[in-house]
Amino acid sequence: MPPTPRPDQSSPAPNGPTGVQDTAAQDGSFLTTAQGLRLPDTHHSLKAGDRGPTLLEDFHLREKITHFDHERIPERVVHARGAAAHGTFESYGSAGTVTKARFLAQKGRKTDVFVRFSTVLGSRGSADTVRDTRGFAVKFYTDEGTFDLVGNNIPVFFIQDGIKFPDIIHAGKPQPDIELPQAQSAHDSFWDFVSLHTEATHHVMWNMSDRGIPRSYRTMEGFGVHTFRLVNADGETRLVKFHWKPVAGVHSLVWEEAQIAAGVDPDFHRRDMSDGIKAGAPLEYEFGIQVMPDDGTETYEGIDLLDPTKIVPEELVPVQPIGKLTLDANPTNYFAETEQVAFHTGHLVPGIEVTNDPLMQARLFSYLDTQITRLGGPNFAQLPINRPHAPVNDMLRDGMHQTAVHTGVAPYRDNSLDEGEPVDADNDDHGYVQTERLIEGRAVRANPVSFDDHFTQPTMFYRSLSGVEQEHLVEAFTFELGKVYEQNIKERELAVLANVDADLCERVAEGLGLPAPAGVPAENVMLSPSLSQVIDTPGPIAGRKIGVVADSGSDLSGIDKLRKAAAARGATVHVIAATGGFLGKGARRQIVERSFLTVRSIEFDAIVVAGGTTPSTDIKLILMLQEAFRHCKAFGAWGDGTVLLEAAGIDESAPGVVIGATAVKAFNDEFLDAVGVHRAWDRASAVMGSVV
Ligand code: HDE
Repeated sequence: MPPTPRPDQSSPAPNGPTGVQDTAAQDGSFLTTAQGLRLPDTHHSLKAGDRGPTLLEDFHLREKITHFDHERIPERVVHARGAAAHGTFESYGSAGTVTKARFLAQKGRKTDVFVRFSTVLGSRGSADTVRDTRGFAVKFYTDEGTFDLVGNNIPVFFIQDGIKFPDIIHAGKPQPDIELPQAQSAHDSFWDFVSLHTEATHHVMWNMSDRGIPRSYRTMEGFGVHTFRLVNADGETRLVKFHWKPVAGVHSLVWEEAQIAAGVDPDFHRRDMSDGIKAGAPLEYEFGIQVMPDDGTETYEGIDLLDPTKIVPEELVPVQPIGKLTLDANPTNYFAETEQVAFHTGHLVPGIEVTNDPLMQARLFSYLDTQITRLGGPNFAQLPINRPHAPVNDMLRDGMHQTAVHTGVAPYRDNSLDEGEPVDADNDDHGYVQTERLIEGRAVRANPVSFDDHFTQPTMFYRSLSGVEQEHLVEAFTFELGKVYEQNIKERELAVLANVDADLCERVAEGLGLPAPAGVPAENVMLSPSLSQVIDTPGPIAGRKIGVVADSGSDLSGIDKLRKAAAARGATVHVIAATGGFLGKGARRQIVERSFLTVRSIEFDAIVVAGGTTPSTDIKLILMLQEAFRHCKAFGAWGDGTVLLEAAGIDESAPGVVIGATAVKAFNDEFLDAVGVHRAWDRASAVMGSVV
């Protein structure tokens, strides 16, 4: 068999949408050592007799164990837990007037992307559904160089100056004496920090709201957080905020679900993403910008654009769509791609520049620095997932894990030995020529006075939410502060809340059994309805999962009809029955995907009972039905499937419960629309009490 050609190591292959496979590492079918020596046996070490000691001579044993001993690399100091997908960004071309960045300016231009979602505080093996901020880091492999937009699902940040970042992270991570709690902000040091640094209040409000427990990555907004400076082909500049708007809408879990999922399925979000992609329902987001004039003030309508604890309400400056992101391919190898991908806020392309936001400035230092420890040296850009798709001709040489075989003798400029190359690129050559900006001032350790307003926008946030969202936020504050041991920390945080909103403070204080202090909340604050995520008209349901309770006597063709109707909207239907195996025979045969023993309500966005199903009193089934009902999920039953609902104590006339005679089109449409509004919140006050 002719040998497979080896890749040319001096010119690394670009990543394809499904990632690159280094064929040199997996060539041929024989088991070999790392040197290509074929091996006859990897199950027995070389011993002095079959009962004797192992011989030092066994180079295969030593190579296998030594490599294994070094399989782990340091996890990310923050955002350690993550999952990623490949996809494509397609530009609408509408940003061409404000930026010369080619991947944005040219209509229809497609750019490969790799996106990593993450939680901030937890270790790599922690649960997906903890209450936390989510990272939303996008690597655009543009033909002008790689652009990384390293954003979050919350548009503001805890701190205004990057010098405090180690402090907030030390406070949020497990306490250093006995290393707990894992991936939780519900502990003394976190609340100690945020109650003392009131600039954190706005971010904390978002964390305690439903935004802190997203339903899925598919239903999460993303934000660039900082203000960026865009430059167009005429050299004109504008200040912008970047937004990712999920096509599937913005939706969250309820707190009880998030807690159950952390135990029952810690991989809840990464499973949802990979299952959705496998089922042909890609994750989709619109990319958008809010554009503000770059008039020298770096403020807009009194909002300091350099302060990363402030948003620009969409009612003041609408988000203009500029392109679409589609994530449609799972990684080939978690370690090679998701773990080794290295984002950096300094990976910029012509037309996109930074501002003086002091948080952004510190990040520009941190991201390059951290990879050197995490990925073991300065050559991480050569790892397949990090290789730019634009041609690279740098003068960086040698170092740990150098995989390129550079040619030439003159890695310096100017030179006359390598024909003068590489040469400088100016604007016309798509060089990154920074826009000149005047920088003057005294060296001071101080913030501008405008950074001192820590409460107006948290007040706007609270008052812009719907009643049920406010209830969730009150519950979250009460839960988290209820886990704090130190009384003075609880009282100090209540004093913070008193400056946000008296109603919020009183309700949390009541839950804690403490008096509510008086504060001075801002008056006449503008409301921003776009901050609420509650909808009343059905949205898309692609990627949603519907559980159908059935047995061998059920109307199996009705399940098929529902499955087809759901598939037409990108959702999937999964049969739940008493035991595993199959229901029925032939064309109507249904695979049972969950038995009563293995099922839990959190796996499904909606539950239906098929007609003809014999009611069961199995406690696991009843628990599943009652939980889903309590969490306000869409419910349905056709025919005598209603008998099981009655047995579980579910009120058929409650909002979001759809009953039909058969699984005909009208029933399926109404039921799937109920899934599309995400939750029947009208049911909330009747069923949820204080458990969510
Ligand atoms: Fe990060 N952050 N960060 N951060 N960040 C990292 O870089 C840091 C900040 C964000 O999926 C680290 O490669 C500093 C804001 C995401 O690989 C590290 C400051 C925002 C990810 C780092 C911030 C983020 C990181 C850890 C304050 C939202 C995950 C590992 C000055 C706009 C990227 C790594 C991925 C990761 C430092 C603040 C988002 C240590 C010093 C604000 C999504 O470099």
